[in-house]
Amino acid sequence: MPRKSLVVRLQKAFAPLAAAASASLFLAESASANWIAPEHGGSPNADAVHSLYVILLVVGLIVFFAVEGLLIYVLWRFRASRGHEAKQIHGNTTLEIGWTGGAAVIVVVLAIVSFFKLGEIRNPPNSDASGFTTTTIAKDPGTNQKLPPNGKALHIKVLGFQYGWQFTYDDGDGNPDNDVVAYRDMYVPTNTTVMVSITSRDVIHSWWIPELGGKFDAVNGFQNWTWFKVPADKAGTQFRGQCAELCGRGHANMTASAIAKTPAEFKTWLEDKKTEIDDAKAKAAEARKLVDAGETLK
Ligand SMILES: [Cu+2]
Repeated sequence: MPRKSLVVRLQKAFAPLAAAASASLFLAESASANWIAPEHGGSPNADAVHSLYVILLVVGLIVFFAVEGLLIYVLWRFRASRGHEAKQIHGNTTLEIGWTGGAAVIVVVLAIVSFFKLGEIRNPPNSDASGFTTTTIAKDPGTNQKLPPNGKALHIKVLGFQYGWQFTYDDGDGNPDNDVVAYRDMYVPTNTTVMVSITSRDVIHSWWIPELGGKFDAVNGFQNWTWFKVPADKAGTQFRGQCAELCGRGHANMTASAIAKTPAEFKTWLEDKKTEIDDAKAKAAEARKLVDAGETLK
């Protein structure tokens, strides 16, 4: 068999396979999920980011297709043809004032819409009456902190480090030693405004769970505040994210996640975690006593 025909046969055999492989990669749920607009659904601020993005995108697409459509039409309609000579013109004041004024109006309208939406994105609402019991959040001057109208929320302190996240659930008694601490997965109650203060123990990280809102840098020595409020129908959902600031060799493994629970389930989780931590502390104190007494630990 001639060599060329073998190559052609192989190409024919593998072409559909290659096409199917590329299509499956491209159409995979994770590859195509929210590729056109930001993820949302986990919190009102993420929803506001999404709707603002869609408004800007739609206006942008209308302008794009109007301009390009007109350009293509004019190229076709006034193409060179026998027996016709192009008229040489220079400038058209009415037209120029029209498209400059028109563009300015569009920009002003988009700016006004954006400022309205910014309020929804930045200002946390109150928790629902059915939410988890919240405490009054202390004012943190000199930061980007925005408080709910009644000043109450569940405060979770997020500490980024190489390479992971620590979550401290502030119980509001002013003593951080009593607070429940968790790693890797953040458990959160639905229907409750959660205020998150983010900082870092070492280099800069960035805490980002797209469905819960924008990304926020974790910077050593500085508190960056954000918030989210998971709706009731998302109880049981795990929202996934990723450190969004290249922070070293383990950056790729620095995933972030928030698991939503009903306020009652969350209360049980928090109490169980507290008991676990108190037991561990008691055991450590016991061991410390034995060491101090000169005994060898087994
Ligand atoms: Cu990182």
